[in-house]
Amino acid sequence: MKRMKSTDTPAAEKAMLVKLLLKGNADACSRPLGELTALARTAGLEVVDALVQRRERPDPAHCIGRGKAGELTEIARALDADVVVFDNDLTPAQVRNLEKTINTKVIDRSELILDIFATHARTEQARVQVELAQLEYVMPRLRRMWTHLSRIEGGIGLRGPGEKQLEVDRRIARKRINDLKRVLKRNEARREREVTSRTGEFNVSLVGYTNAGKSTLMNRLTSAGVLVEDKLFATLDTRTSSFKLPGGRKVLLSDTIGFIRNLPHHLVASFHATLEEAHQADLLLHVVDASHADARLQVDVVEEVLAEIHCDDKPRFLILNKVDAVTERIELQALLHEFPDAVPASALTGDGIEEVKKAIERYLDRDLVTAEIRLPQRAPAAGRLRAAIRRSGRVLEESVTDGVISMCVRMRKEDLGRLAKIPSVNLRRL
Ligand SMILES: Nc1nc2c(ncn2[C@@H]2O[C@H](COP(=O)(O)OP(=O)(O)OP(=O)(O)O)[C@@H](O)[C@H]2O)c(=O)[nH]1
Ligand SMILES: [Mg+2]
Repeated sequence: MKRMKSTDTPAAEKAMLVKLLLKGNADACSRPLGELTALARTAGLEVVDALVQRRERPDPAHCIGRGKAGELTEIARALDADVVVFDNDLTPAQVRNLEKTINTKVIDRSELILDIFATHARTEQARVQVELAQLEYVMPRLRRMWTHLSRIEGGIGLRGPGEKQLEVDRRIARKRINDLKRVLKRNEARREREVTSRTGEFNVSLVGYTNAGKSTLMNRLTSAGVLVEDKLFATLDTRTSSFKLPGGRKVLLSDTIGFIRNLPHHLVASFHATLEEAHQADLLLHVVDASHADARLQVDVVEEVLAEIHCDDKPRFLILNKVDAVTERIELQALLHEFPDAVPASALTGDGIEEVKKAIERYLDRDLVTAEIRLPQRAPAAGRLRAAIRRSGRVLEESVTDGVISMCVRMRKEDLGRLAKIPSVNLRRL
């Protein structure tokens, strides 16, 4: 039974954290369990102890070594832990074996993140995305659904929109997965229409590691009033709001879901529509928590995720946020040295925000020009040219009349100059 406080609200589940560090693959994090601790706390767990083991490779049966599993059992029992959370991804068999050995619920980092997503999902779209990810995650694990651990009911790893579905059999789960995919597809089509309706505007997307301060910056720049929390994954939906640059031009700014190291793959897949926002942006503002000991590592992770979602060719610059909280000036200097275009700022105090706006303005004022490009459909390599134009510029309008493709684009002068040299291309500056 769960412990209850006198107020009848369930007491926080007690969690033990475990991490297997692979030898030769030294974890670059300053604190190997720092992020898992933050994730566990975000999920409402009370962290009672942590265990780290170094090994050549994971044990196929228990991830950690057999001896360590025994030690873990003792500690978990002594501390009355309700759940053991592994930083490493576990196979369904490893979870089964560990639960049998420790006689306590065992979850891995992916499951923990899924749980956080589940409790933070607010809109229908986010709920559907999370439920889908949860179902896809539990499908191969349905067999183990705590049948041998009758004292474990609900709680971490089982909450949220997917909860209802977790006890049903695979057939029903599969049907539910298909239904959810259909809903997502429908919503995606709608979202695409919405995003398309914004072409012609200048779209800027905030991206960055979770908890970097994206939503705070969004609120600072616009009057969107989005939720800000000292929690990981406070934002699971995209919100778009506009603001004006000092020169008077309007910018559409979108807040997006934060990234994290080893984002579970099914989450990347089901949050595709949300990440699509970044895809459609003309410019990305990569928000970094410059006061975080692992700021540099987090920049790398965000760059990796951007590559994974095919956004690595997007123009972007760094906002070194939370400068008010930076204690090691030298770290900030190092980041500025490495990223000379980065803008130091504090979304919290407002410091440097004018600089952020000016940086966006400078980007807009680069040598972008608007032109109409006409290209006969039957011209040599017309298809390839059309694709190249789409890549190098922003297509504001496109139509085909009487076999002639007409594209209204904004692109750099030099790219336009290159196109002007192609005989079949007809150009007119607007
Ligand atoms: N000291 C300081 N704290 C900040 C600053 N910007 C944001 N924060 C705090 O950092 C925490 C996370 O801020 P959010 O704006 O929710 O971060 P986010 O990047 O949107 O996070 P997710 O949506 O969870 O990915 C909150 O507690 C903010 O108050 C800043 O410039 N300085
Ligand atoms: Mg946010």
